[in-house]
Amino acid sequence: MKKIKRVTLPSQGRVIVISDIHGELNLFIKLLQKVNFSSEDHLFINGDLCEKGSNSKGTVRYIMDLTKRNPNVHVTEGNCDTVVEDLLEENPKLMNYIRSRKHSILKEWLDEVGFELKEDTTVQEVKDILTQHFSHEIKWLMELPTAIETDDYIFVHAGLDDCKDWRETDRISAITMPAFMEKSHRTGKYVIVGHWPVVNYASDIPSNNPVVSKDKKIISIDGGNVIKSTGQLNAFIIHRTKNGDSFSKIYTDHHLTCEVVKGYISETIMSGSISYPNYELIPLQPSEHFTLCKQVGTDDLLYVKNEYIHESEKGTYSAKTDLSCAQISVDIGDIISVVDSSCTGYDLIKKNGKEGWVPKDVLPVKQRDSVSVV
Ligand SMILES: [Mn+2]
Repeated sequence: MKKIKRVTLPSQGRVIVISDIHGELNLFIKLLQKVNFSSEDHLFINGDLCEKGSNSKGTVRYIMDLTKRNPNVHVTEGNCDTVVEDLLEENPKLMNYIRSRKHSILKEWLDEVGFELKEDTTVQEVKDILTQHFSHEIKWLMELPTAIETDDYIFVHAGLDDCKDWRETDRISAITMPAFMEKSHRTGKYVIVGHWPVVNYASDIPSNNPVVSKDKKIISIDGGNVIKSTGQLNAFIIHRTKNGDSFSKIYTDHHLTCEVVKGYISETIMSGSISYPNYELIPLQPSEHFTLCKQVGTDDLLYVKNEYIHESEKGTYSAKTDLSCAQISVDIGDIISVVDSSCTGYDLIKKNGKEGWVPKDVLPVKQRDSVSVV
């Protein structure tokens, strides 16, 4: 990779890292408020500012302004942000992309200048229009560094190769490689990445919270915002002190929150989760609310909520989406988010970033049956 920026961090103060905003400007602003972001902090936006969410152009505009006003705000590029590069290179596949995507910064920009796509609109025409009106934004996105290096940390969107000099990592790998947490590196520093929703890394109780591996020196922070129905936007916070750095985390999401009205202790037999790409299931033992299934890709035994099991015309079974198969324990007074309250018997909730099922009477009556995912 060629675009590497060097930043010197003060030995004291906060470093806040946020990645994969994906056009969710409101959630991003809410998160900055929640962490009490100030000009004293260093803020790193670790790629994928745009695409998938509803306000990509606003997000890019907002972050451009932030970096102009505040020299302590740093941004790396993500694979979704290179959509402007495809535009400049007149990639013919881009037309299909703009037409088929529900949300894209290119579509939002075209809408803003009132340009309507016709069947024979070419990528050259789109490029001409957009470079005419949005040259600042395009230039800014094109110049984003692939990695930012400090004395103790490297910020990169997806990951680095396990080679002697990490700078030799191919740029496209650095912004697209999957599941970096399962790999390794030799930089000697903490490598902080987004890109791969942490919930994809299997665990007993699925969680969207940032994961720190002290052994591998990898910190993975993508909360699955927009991509996952239970996703969230994470802020990973590094507290720098004379005695060393410590870490904390905060998140925002779109879910309703409420207070638990009855405690519940989970059945520990119900744990695990379904995540991309292992959706295929073999039902073994149905019951009223959950069906014991074998997950084909992993051979795990999971209790899958019946409403989330899809039977194909061929008679095969799969999960409709990523899903927790865990129950979680709650106490009266806990503040939790409601993910899905439309199923029979149980509601899917999130507590401190962890997802799982609780019986319906755990939530106040007015919260029941109001939220649906599938
Ligand atoms: Mn990405």
